[in-house]
Amino acid sequence: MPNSEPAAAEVNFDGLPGPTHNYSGLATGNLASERNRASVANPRLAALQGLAKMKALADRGYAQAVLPPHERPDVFALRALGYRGDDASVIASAARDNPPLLAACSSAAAMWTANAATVSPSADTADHRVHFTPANLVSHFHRALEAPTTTRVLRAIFADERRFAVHEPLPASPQFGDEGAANHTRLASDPEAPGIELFVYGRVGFDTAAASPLRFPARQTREASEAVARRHGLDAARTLFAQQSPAAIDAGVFHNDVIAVGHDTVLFCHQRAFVDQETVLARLSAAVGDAFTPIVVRDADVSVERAVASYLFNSQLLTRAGGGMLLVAPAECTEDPAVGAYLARLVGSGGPIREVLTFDLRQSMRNGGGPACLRLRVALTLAERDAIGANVWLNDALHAALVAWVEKHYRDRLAPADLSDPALLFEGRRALDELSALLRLGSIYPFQRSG
Ligand code: SUG
Repeated sequence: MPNSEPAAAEVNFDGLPGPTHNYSGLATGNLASERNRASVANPRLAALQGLAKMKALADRGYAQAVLPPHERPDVFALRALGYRGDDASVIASAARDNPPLLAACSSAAAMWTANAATVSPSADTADHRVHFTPANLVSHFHRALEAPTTTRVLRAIFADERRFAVHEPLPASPQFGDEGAANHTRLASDPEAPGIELFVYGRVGFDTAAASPLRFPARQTREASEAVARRHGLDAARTLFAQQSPAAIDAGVFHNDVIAVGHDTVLFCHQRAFVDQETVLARLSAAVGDAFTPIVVRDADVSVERAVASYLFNSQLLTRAGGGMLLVAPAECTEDPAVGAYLARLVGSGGPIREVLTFDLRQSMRNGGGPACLRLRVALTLAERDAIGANVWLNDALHAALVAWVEKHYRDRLAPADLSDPALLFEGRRALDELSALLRLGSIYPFQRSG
């Protein structure tokens, strides 16, 4: 590593969309997923769009890594639900009895790694290890299936227990609904110093009378966020909890990262993101200090509805080598006249955000996954980076190998009806066997461990 690199920096671990990427409309409260139900997906293009974002950011000098897709369809889940026979028979029976169940077991939703885990860097934790709590994702069955494989993948990559602690997911119960880093933001002016961790929850798990949305589910509970903070050994004085606005959830803000993104000392959010927003911002200001810079977007600039449709806040904020910050946004943002005009004003305002870079991530966007959903931020010291033995760093060689791997194994067309084809399972297993070897992850998949 060059000497000029800081001793600690954020690494983005992007999820690679898997071979069964499709539109089954599985996610309630996620307007894009509901709207695109039953349309035809292109899994190959989804993976290539994700890889293009990773490559462009790696080329700009950002530390970029990759997390692998999960095995789908999850025939092990179907067997646990009573289906019997060989794999092809299990799939055929589920397709006949209950197509939505087969669709849930076939989802490629693990690509949205902002929901893989909540991560606290070693600068923030009592034992000075990096702590990970894989999200239980109990709000949706298709997502809850991810937790065991995510735990194994994180343990394979962050294997050095002197430096990393990968916890078990929280208890799989509605009172502890946990959706990971999508509802967690860390603010810190110095990447090596302790930061402020902001946990955003949608409802109180043990108080059903507390304010909650009327139309859509609030996925994250306060109790889950508090348990993650306790496990990670965070300092209470530097840990904040805030409630997401129930009205925003009802407008399609199913995770906080659909309405806010924070980085360094900047919090970029809509005026309708949090309950009692002025108090939340005042507490953040007191905790972060004078450098805290909220950039609050008003209704008059961009309505919540437009923010949800364009995914303006599902952007990545990255520090630029030349000063200021880069906003990595979905292409939909510059196509919406109001959002595009707002971004032009923002960049010209003399504030910290100096540049906007957009990506075509439409395959993922149609399921409600923008640039920020596709990545898990892990702030690591150089020694922690060096402790990773897996081949997950997205350099030119790995990028080329992954593009070739996608082109060899992925279909370019997948409709929900195609999920009944057992060949999809065998194609996927061949692909993932190659991938886990390429990434040096060992046997992380159930089919590799059941033999
Ligand atoms: O959980 N979509 C995901 C999108 C997750 C986005 N992540 C963040 N905001 N961090 C979800 O709603 C749709 C899958 C389908 O319908 O097949 C889905 O699960």
